[in-house]
Amino acid sequence: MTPPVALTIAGSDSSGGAGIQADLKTFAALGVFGTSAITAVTAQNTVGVHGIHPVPAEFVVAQVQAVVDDLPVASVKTGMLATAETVQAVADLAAAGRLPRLVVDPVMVASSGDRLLEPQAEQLYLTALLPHATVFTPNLREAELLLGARIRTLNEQREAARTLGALGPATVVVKGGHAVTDTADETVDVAWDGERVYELRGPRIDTPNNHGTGCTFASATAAGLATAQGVREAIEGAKAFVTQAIALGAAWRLGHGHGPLNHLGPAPTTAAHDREVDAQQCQVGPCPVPDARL
Ligand code: PXL
Repeated sequence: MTPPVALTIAGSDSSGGAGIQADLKTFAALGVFGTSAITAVTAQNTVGVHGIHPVPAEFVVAQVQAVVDDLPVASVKTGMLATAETVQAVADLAAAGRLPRLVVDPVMVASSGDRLLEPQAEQLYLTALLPHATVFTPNLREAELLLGARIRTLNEQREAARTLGALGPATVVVKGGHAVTDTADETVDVAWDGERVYELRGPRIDTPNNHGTGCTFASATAAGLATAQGVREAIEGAKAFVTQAIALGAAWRLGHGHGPLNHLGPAPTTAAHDREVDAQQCQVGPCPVPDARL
């Protein structure tokens, strides 16, 4: 059967864990054919971002148009948009009806703390892009930046979802990966659909490997929407997928900072293969385990 098609408009993460690379793996894992428009090329690894090379906004638009003029795109996800010009250009495409079932992940800061969006573009998310979103997926830090207020409790997280919801998106999910005070051993994402608040709860998994979690949640939501699921079903499926991908990659030792998730499930590796990967790591930095050097 021909697969449904989704489009990601996002940045490239050279370390393979976040951005376009996470989105395409997520689409593939969920049976959706992935297409992409690249907004910026980043030089980064699991520790930090070394450089950002934005793609000119008009060439982001050219990529989107090439895809949507030809392929039956059923849903779209935006991630790192990098510049105010690109945020505005993507909003214009959405206003022209070219970006169906739009999931907007307002990527501003990487898990390493590096900025991924020009500060002057932050408020444009609210005024230009948010009104066109089917689902808007800020994490707690991004919701705080957008609202100019601290979010410390689950109740404040619910209030933030409602306030952002009043700005136009059909559904807002304020993700709780960074715990508020009363949800320490769970991750609680709070959704507001214009009428009611509901929560998506998952276990908090003890691992440093959380690079690309937000991208994966948003692209899994877009994959759900591409397969004709309703919004609630899509975001509940995305929460389950991201929790599984974190669990399956929790023991991976890739890189020296925040490692990636396992989007594609168990691979046919052996203990000998694991030792070899650890030994390769020792050649490019500190050894992940003391006896790894072969
Ligand atoms: O997870 C946010 C994100 C999105 N897009 C790109 C990234 C990151 C985080 O590092 O690199 C390209």
